[in-house]
Amino acid sequence: CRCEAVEMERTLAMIKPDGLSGKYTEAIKEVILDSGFHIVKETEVQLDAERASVFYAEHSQRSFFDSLVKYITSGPVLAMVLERPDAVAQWRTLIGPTDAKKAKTSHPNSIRAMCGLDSEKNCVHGSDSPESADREISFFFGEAESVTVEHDEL
Ligand code: RTP
Ligand code: MG
Repeated sequence: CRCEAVEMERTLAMIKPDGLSGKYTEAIKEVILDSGFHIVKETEVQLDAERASVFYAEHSQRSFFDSLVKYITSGPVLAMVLERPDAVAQWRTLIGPTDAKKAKTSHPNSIRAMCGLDSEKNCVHGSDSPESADREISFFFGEAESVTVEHDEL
């Protein structure tokens, strides 16, 4: 075959508490799969304030930080590892702008337009770079497994 080598990439997607409680999980997964992503792993977890503060550490000095931590710990989230070529950028495009209210007019087909409410309650998260994706995937799923070296007991 004349197949080109296609470089796969992974990103961390998260359905936030409002997305889960609003019963948007199946609709969001349909968009994910229709857009050529493979869902490699998923886990539903309830974050506490301490874990949430680690996840959003980059925003710790922002005025909205306390409100953000309260929001993201208000119920379980569904974290997913998504894979496809250019996954980080493709997923960010699919979810749309941070402010879901603006998304409804500027990006009506985006996921945030579908299930978000405003600049905070925007129903989904996406890693903003491959480096963030590595950090966020480790946050939810642990470090990538290293090769196990088997050896006989003495
Ligand atoms: P995310 O990290 O969740 O994918 O969203 P993002 O990159 O589009 O936005 P970011 O600037 O990283 O902000 C993280 C989350 O904080 C909440 N936020 N609230 N009240 C506000 O002005 C405000 N600004 C941001 C949102 O939930 C946003 O997704
Ligand atoms: Mg962000």
